[in-house]
Amino acid sequence: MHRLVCVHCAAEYPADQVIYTCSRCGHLLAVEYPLDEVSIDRSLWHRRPLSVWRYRELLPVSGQPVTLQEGGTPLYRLERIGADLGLPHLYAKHEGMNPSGSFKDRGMTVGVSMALELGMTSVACASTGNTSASLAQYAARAGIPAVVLLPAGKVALGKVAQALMHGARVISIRGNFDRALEMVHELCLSKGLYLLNSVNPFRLEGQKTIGFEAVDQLEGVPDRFVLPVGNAGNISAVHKGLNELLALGFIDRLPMMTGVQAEGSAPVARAIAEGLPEVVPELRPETVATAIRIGAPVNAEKALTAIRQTGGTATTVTDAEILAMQRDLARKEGIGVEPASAASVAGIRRLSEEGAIDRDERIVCVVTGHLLKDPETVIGQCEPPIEIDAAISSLLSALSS
Ligand code: AN7
Repeated sequence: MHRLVCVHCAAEYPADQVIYTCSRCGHLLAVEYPLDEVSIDRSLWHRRPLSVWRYRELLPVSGQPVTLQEGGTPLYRLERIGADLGLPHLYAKHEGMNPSGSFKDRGMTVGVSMALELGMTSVACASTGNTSASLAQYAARAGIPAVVLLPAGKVALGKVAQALMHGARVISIRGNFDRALEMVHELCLSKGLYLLNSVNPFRLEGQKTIGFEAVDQLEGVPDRFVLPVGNAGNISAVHKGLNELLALGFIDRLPMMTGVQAEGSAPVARAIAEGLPEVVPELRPETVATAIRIGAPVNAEKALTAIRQTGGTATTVTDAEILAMQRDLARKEGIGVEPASAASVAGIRRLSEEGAIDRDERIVCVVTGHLLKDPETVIGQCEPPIEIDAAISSLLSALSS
């Protein structure tokens, strides 16, 4: 049976205990499977559809999951952007193609399933937007109430619309995400709601399947895995999962884990650049990519380990670089993503311009959320439509001007 293990002091807890941090040292917990005992038939995996649940032997859920058919997202080769950068093996895994339009659904299918297995009757999270949209949707699927805390005025419109329409109690706090997370954590501990931020070890189990799917889609391990970093849960989760494949002998090496942050919100990238043992929180995080507007990433310790142990790196990108790459993905590749998602590919552009990338590398950039999440930022960058009289002559003159 799997159990919960502290990532810092290795204290152990049973997997059916509702606990988010180590009661001995306060650090986060991770799910550990007895990998030397589990027997997994890989050909069985390959007979199942590509999805989170293809990998159920390495997930903590025992019964029927709460599912909306998450995962199985496309892996696109970026031919034109790759050619521009001189990188012939550049790929984007489009997590915006999940049920709520972001990778968070991989975590929520597992997290909300576990909430029910643990007998919890309500769920909660703080969010820069996508987590709240996803939680609202999976709570609705499970038939239980959800409470979400958002930083007032800093969440993209599509995400608020989703959380509201799927019936969550949506509360905007006059403060940033980091404060909202502290508040919801306290609320969950005192009122018994189940916390589904990335401090929840089960949620991250679902997210690790991004790495599993990429390995299956490429029929091998990529050289580099690139992710936008906010709370640093996703990069840690993908690294954890790939480590499990390594321990099982399904892959023979790990990709260089590479994190990308927005310049105004970059504690992980700074810690890597400066060789710090831990991150220094950014007290006033700011970026157009509101999804990753996070100053005190709770999973930073694991992310630093992931990057350092794999010979990876981290970089920052400016808001202008993020928006330029959002346009390039949309116009040169036909891939519509929100700003935070474009950060991963923008980071590769930055690193390749600095000469930090080998042209033969096979690179998977995770693009984490869909274009429609943040319509206001899109409209703000594009020329508005031209309005004309409903006459062919007006149409022809509009098109020729
Ligand atoms: C599109 O929704 O933190 O480094 O509260 O929405 O695992 O935090 C979102 C994060 C990247 C960063 N891309 O992932 C939230 C939230 C998109 C995101 C990230 C987020 P982590």
